[in-house]
Parts: sequence; structure tokens; C-alpha cells
Amino acid sequence: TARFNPRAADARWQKVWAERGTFHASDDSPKPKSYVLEMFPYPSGRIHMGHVRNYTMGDVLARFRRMQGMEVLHPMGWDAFGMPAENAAMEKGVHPGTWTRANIATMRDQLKSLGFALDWSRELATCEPEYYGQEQALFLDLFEHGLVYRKESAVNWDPVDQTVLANEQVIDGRGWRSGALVEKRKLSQWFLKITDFADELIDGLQTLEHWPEKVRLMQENWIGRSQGLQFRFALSSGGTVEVFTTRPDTIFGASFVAVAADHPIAAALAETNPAAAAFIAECRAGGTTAAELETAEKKGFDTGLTATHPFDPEWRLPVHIANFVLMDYGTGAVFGVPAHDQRDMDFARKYGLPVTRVVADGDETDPVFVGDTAYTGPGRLVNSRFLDGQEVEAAKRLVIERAEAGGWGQGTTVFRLRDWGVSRQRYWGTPIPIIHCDHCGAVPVPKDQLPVVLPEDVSFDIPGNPLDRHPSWKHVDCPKCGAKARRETDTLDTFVDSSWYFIRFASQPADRPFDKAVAESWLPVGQYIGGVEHAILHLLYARFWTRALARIGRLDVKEPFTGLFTQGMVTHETYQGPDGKWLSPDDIEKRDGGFVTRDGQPVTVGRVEKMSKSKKNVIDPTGIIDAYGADAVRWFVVSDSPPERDLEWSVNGIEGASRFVNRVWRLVTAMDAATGDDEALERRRNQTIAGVAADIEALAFNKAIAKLYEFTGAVEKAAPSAARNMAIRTLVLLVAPMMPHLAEEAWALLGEDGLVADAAWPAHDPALLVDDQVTIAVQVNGKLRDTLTVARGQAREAVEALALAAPNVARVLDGKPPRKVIVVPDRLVNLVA
Ligand code: ANZ
Ligand code: ZN
Repeated sequence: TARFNPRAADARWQKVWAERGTFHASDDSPKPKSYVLEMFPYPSGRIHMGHVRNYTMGDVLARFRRMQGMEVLHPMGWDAFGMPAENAAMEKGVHPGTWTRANIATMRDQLKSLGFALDWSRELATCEPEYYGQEQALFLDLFEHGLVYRKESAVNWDPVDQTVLANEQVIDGRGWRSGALVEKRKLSQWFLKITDFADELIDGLQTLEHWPEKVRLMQENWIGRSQGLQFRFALSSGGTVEVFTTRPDTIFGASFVAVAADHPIAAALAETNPAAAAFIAECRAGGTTAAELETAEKKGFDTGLTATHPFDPEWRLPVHIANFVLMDYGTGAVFGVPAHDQRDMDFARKYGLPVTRVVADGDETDPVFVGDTAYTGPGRLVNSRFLDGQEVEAAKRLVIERAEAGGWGQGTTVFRLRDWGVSRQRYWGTPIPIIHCDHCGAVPVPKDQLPVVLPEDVSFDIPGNPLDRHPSWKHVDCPKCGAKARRETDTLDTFVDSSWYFIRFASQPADRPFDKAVAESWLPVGQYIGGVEHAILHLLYARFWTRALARIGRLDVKEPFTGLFTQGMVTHETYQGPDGKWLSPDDIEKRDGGFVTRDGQPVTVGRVEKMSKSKKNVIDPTGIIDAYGADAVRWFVVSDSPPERDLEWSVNGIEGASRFVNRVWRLVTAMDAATGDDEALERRRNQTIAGVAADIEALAFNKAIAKLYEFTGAVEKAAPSAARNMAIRTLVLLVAPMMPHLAEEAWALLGEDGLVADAAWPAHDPALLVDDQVTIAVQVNGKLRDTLTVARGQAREAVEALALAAPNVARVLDGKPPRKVIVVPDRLVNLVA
């Protein structure tokens, strides 16, 4: 028979699946339900290899679950709002909608050419009013329940993208997308009350056993729950200053009090003291993030005020304004303990403040602290009056008790997590459904007037928000009093769009965001697969959104994703020409064992790195699919390395995959009627069924594939028999999740009814999983002399007889009977001569 023709097979079966609606998930199926989801793509232009690997992993699992008899929901859609579309509009003069929809069309075709088992009937794009209109409805629900509010706040302003960024979007002081240095600005912004859920979001992590430990840890640190004490110092001015500490045990090591530059005490001082005002201005010019304040040089300004130590009315501490104290964490004021906090140490050394040890570092109890490294470890309290001799944790409790008893402080919990600012001054996003009226304030758009649709006629010739300068769009009447009013021109952060799309996939009625019962029948997503770059932002926002909907009674689901898998990246060698410019793999060719450019210039081979446009080390999936077929590509991307690790793309790898597709095909086509058993092969077949199932279940695709290689080798070597034919049929079923086109083609050739996509995963006989033969070591006086291969569970006497008869043993014993025989069943015979 002919070679396998992937082009023809791919097209044939993709058409059949589409026509029959094979992968449409039925809401009211009696089968157990399974929801498999990969993070939906941003329609940037074309599919890249990272997408191919990500979606193949999900697809293998989805197809496997179908074969296990489950009703599988495996949907696909588009995270379609966002800046790149506006950049394209600015650079190429094409409307963001046109650009986005064209990209979606291209990428949809590319995904379809890979034969993914997706329910395309549920496809959605967040940029369409059918989707974002329902998002507006949800936003208003949260608004009605007090989970949305507006406040004036200092924001991270990206001067290049001309927009506000969430803290999460500022990396090392720069915009995550533009890379521009971020500035501070005061603006009125919409916020979602994620902080109301801080405790739940941390505690919920405990239930997510099927999430990577590192992701749970990252979320926990991001939410940052700290237990401590909040208390007031009396000030020399007659007022008080409230501080927050996680180390109340160190109270006798305090040597100063410090307030944030934006603290009211600082502001009051600035009114009369120009030097203080100048210092505050200097602090404001710096970055806004905690990380930046951590690394910046510690600077302070002595206010001249003093604070009275809570345990000693005679003890006065100077009060400084300090650049390392944040206004929006704790109370915006701290007491400094230089010996046990590095920031305080740096500050104290700079301004000559006392450094007193209060926690003994092993034997070190001397109050005079030498060195510039704060001690933050455990130990017993010293130089601390009534706390002396206590362990740190006990001392913390004692101080909190005293503060609460004395009425000057309170044990509290604070979080690093801030409310989620969702206003973006952009066009290509979900319009915030609010109308501003001079008389009524912020008025929600009545639900029957949703969706608030983006106007089509906008211009991108100047930076800023096109919605704001649109001639008519924002001018509307107040829904409450009818007076002239203005639409909100900010749009929602695109992370809002991706915070609930998995719910809309599960249920998408035309007249509401989702049907509660239907959504609940699919949710939570049993297996979510995506990049670890979303470990904090997207995954935290989606968890919050789900909990917020639960709280307002719209959905009875607490955690949206019970299983999470973060896959590795696809990498490739990098190449540079003689001028140092990056070269694409298409620009070079192999010559005499090395690489040269097409016109013969020498090429330097660089490191293996994540495929990226900037380094040009990208392989376009479409060319590869055309050349080798979808199955070879799918096989290769999950075969070579563990899925959580990076995969290096290589020509050898894809060619090896393509050869394997043909090996399976040859076995099927060369099969003819044969009879007879093959017990070893039958055992092997059962073991492979069980092993591959367990590996796919654990997402260890590379291990499953290794087993399939071995099994294929065994089938190739076996003599024709009925058992061998059975093994070939089984092989087709086992490779089906990875190479579905070949599997369908083979299934049809084998004369099976129906599609392999609808076939059941083969059953195995647990009795055949263990090998029935064991190898027994035979020792004489403790020395290995021979080995026996016998049936498992063989009787002692029989094993003993075989051991005595073994040639090497007989020679050593030299005809004398052994003095003693020890038999360890299935393992060992020791003869004492
Ligand atoms: C006294 C002390 C002594 C502190 C010591 C630490 C070590 P986490 O764990 O991150 O919550 N702090 C409190 N509010 C602050 C603010 N707005 N800006 C900057 N720093 C602030 O850190 C809590 C600790 O960070 C608090 O405990 C406080 O310093 C400081 F040996 O109080 B500590
Ligand atoms: Zn009004």
C-alpha cells in the first residue's frame, strides 16, 4: 500500500469531524463531564509553536477523556481586545477591529489545520458586543453589590502607551508592554474590590492540590498576608501616629519612627517647612512599586517631632519622613529596628541612629551591634525588659496582649494585595457602562440599554484615548434625571475579559452572561493549561471574579480551575550573520557540517532560546504542517521533553516524528488475517494500554510516547498472529489522541465502524500487567553462581531442584549435597556447602 498521505488524510478527517459535529459538547449528556481548557490566544497575527504545543497538550487530554467515555468540553476563543490592535491602527492605519478579525480568521484556519478536537460552535471573541455586552452586565452586578468603586488615586502612568497600568503590569519600574519608565499621576479610576477576597484567595490555595506548588506560592506572596500589631505612638505635638508592625517583639530595639512621604504628618509639616516639602517632592519623583523602594537608597527627613515609647514614658524616638515607607501599606508609618531589619539598618547607619540588638543571634547577646547586616533569624529576646528570655513568637504574643489590654493597640492582619484598578484610557476594550451626571454622579447604564457598543468611526492619528475625543459618542442624557451627561470613556483592563471567558464557554445564552445551572454543570475547569507567565495576574483575577460571582449568588463555584498545568516553551538555536544581525532558520543552509547564509556568508550559531520574533529563531507552524502533516507536528511537540520543560525544535525531531507516523501506517497496511496466540505480546499490549493511560492522565506525554515507541518495536518484531493483529488495532487506539488523522485513516482501513474519535479506550486485564516470569539468583556460600528464569510463584521444591541442576552450581558443589538450602520465593536461592 501507498505511504501515508497526511495532506489528504488531514483534510478528509477534519471535514468529517466538522460535518458530524463530533466535538460539540452536549450540555445535557448523561455522561460524566470533563472540561479541558487551554488559555485562549491573543490574536496577534499567526499561531506560533508555543500555541501548537499548548493546544496539542490539551487536545491529547481532551481526546483521551472522550475515549474514556466522558462528555468533554474543549472550547476555543480569542482574547481579542488590547493594545497591539491599537498600535497596528496607529502604524498601518487599519481599524483595530479589522486587524483583529483578520488575525482571528488566519489563526482559526491554522488551528483547524492541526485537527484539534475543539467545539467550534462555542467560539467567542472578547471584542464582539455579544461578549463584552454581557461583561458589562456582570460589571454592573458587581457595582450594585458594592464590589466596584471609583476613587482618585496615584496611578502608574505609561507615557508611551498613554495609559494607566496595574501594579502587576509594572516590571522594574517599566511598563510591561512598552518598556517605558512609568510615572506617577493622580486620576479618578474604577476599582474592583479584590481585597475583600484576600483571605479567601489565600485560603483557597490550600484546596488546589493539582496546581504547581510554585504557582500557589507566587499567589500567596502576591496577596502577602502579614499578621502583626497596629498601635499608636503619642507625639510631642500632642497628636498620635499609628504604625503597623509584624515584629512587635522587637519593640525595645526601636530607635526611630518613620512615616511615608504622603503621610498626613509629612503633608502638615510641608505646609510650613520648605525643606520638608522639597524632600517629599523628591520622594514622589521616584518609583511607586515596593520593589523599587526596596532597592533605592534609603533617605529621610527629620521632622523634629518625637514619639513616646509605649512601654516607657521617658523614652523618646525621633520621627522621620522616609522614602522607604509606603503610604498604601499598613498604616503608612513604622517604627524602625535597625538591628533586625535591613532597611532600618541602612537608614540608621546613614543617619547615626542607635542599633540595639534585641534578639540573640546564637550566643550574641551584647547590646552593641557590630556590622551592617540586620539579624532576622530566630532566637531569644535580650535587652527587652519583661520580654527577656522569650522566644520571638512568644514575645510577639506577649506584646500584642499588653497592647490590647492597655487599649493602645490591636492585633491585625494586613495584605500586600491592592484593589484592582481596571480603568484604561484606551479605545480597544470593553466600554465601562457608566454615565457621569453633574446631578446624579456615576449612574449605571440601564441593563436594557446594554451593550454599550464601541463607535466604529475613530481616529488614531494622535496619542490618547480616541473615545474621549470622539465628537458624539460620549454625549448622552442621564438615565436618571435626563440632564445632559457624559459616558465614561475609560475601557476595562483586558484582564477582566479573560476573568470569566471560561464561564461563557460553558454557557452562552444570548440574553444573559451565562445560565447558572448549565455553567455549574461544566465548571470548574478540571484541567487548565497555559504559560507560567500568567501565574499571578490572570489566574488571580479569574479566581477573584469567580468568587465575586459566587458571593453575589450568580454561580455556585469557588475555584474556577481545579487542575493547572504550566507548560514549557518551545526553543530554537539562534543564528547571526557576519554583521551580527539575527538570521532566521530559513535564511541559512547547512554546508560542510556548518551553517552559511544562502549567499555563502559564515553564520555563527548562538544559544538555544525561546522562539521570538526579535531573535528571528521562529519556525512557522504552517510550513511544517504542509511539509509533514498535522500528526507529525502534534507527535513531536509532546514527545521530546517533559511537558513542563522547554522543547527544542529540531529538524531531526520533526523528521523522526514523521517516520514514526509512517511506521504505524505500515503495520496497519501490512496486516493480514493470521491466527494463533502470542502470550508475551498480549502481556505487552495490556501493559502498554495501562501505562499510556496513566501517563496521559499525569500529563506525562513524553513518557506515554516512549512506551508507544517500545510497543511499536515489539509489534514489528512479533511473528504474524491473531494477537499481533489485536496489538496493531490497539496501537491505533493508543496513538489516536496524538495522531488522530492517521488513527482515523487506519481505523477505516481496519474496517471498524464509526470514528476512532468516538471509540472507547481499550480495556486491559490487570492480571496481565505483571510479568509472569521472574529471574532468581542462585548463590553458593553467598556467591552468585547462576540465575534461573522460572514462572512466578513456583514451588520451593521445584526451584531448589532447578538450582541444584544448574550447571555452574553443580560444578561448584562437585556432587556433594548442600548442608543447607535457603529459598526466598521469586528472588533467590542460597546453598550452603
Ligand atoms: C518593626 C520591625 C522590626 C519590622 C523588625 C520588621 C522587622 P511585611 O512582612 O512585608 O508585612 N512596614 C510596615 N508598614 C510599612 C510601610 N507602609 N512601608 C514600609 N515598611 C512598612 O513587613 C511588615 C514590616 O514592614 C513591618 O514590621 C514594618 O517594619 C514594615 F525587626 O516593624 B516592622
Ligand atoms: Zn442625572
